[in-house]
Amino acid sequence: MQISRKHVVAYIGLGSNLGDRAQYLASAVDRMDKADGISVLQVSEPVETEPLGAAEQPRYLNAVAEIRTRLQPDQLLWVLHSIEHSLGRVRTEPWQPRTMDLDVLLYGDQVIHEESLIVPHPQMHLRSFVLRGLCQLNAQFLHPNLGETMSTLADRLGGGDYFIDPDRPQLISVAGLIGAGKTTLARLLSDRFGCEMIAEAYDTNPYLPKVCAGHKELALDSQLYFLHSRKEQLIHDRLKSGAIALSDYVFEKDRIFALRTLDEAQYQAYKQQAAAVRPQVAPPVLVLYLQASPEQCLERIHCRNRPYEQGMSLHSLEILNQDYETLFTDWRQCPVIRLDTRRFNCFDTLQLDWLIRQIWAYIYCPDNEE
Ligand code: A4P
Ligand code: MG
Repeated sequence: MQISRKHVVAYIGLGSNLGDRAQYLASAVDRMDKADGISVLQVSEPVETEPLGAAEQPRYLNAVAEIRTRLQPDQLLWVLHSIEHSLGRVRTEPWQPRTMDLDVLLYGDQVIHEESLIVPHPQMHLRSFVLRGLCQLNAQFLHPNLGETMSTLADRLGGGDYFIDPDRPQLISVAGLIGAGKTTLARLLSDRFGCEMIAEAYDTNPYLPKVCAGHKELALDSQLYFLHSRKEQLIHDRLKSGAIALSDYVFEKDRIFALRTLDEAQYQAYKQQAAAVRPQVAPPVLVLYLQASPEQCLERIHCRNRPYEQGMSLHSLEILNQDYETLFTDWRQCPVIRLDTRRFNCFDTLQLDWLIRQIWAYIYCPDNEE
């Protein structure tokens, strides 16, 4: 084996879900360190994780190792495979239970796209168990394709683990306060992706004018109208699996508004219907959360002059803003890319290109198939 003199720092993902998992992890680290051309610099704390993408499997123990290596990427992969083999790994179908799996997550800042090796690992940015490990070792390391730090990529997942599923509708939802610029961004993106744009029907609700005029007894009818029209737009059967679609809202905003506009009895009635509707709605594969200050949104609301928004006060926007923050702090449906509208301008072509590059990493596209 021809070994180069130049050292590269690489990161290896370790996973085991058969047998004495901790012992397999320790042995794999030891064997990597003893291999010619590799020294192990540090290893993250092992974490126990639910099997991702395959039900009915034992839980995994995962960790990340930082190594220094003089091996070329293909040589490194060969050594990792021989260590897996020496630890009893039997390769059958992909994603089957294993005593030891060793993935090349990162190899310096190199981008490799070969049949037997893709680096950075194509799903690493979707896995908190990988990113948390990487954050322990080198949180500021930049992902070579995305240009973002491990710490930023980890924040997008909120602790969740995800995978790209071609069988789901590739629904990307833009979320944020009224006036944050959701529809504008969603339209720009749907033009660029050449995909369907699902725009919220904000001006067809027959109850809304009366509710705004003070008829609180119609608030439930109004909210249920929104609930069902949102369901019709986002229902599973209407969206095609594998196809990209852009919506200018997240379905959960319905509950946020219900909570703030209905009285207790109305809200209980609403909750029952919402619970029946929820399973019919396709969850997004990615959320783009536009963060804008309530003051900024109030200014835009006054400028665009949609009649039913004019009653919004700064205080009500502050409360809604808090509701959105809470929603996305606890969010576990999909990754969330936060866009601070003080810095992010969707009319700037370079910034929009940056966002589109980020989005491609989180959704299914036939070219990305390994
Ligand atoms: N290959 C391509 N790129 C790489 C890379 N960067 N590192 C090729 C390693 N191998 C790479 O891998 C299949 C082929 O991918 C190899 O022949 C190699 O040439 P494999 O190890 O034989 O099969 P696999 O591990 O089942 O597939 P893959 O695609 O590596 O899947 P992952 O990413 O390893 O995911 N849930 C939890 N909680 N924890 C886990 O660690 N892992 C998986 C498998 C599924 N669910 C999990 C976990
Ligand atoms: Mg693997």
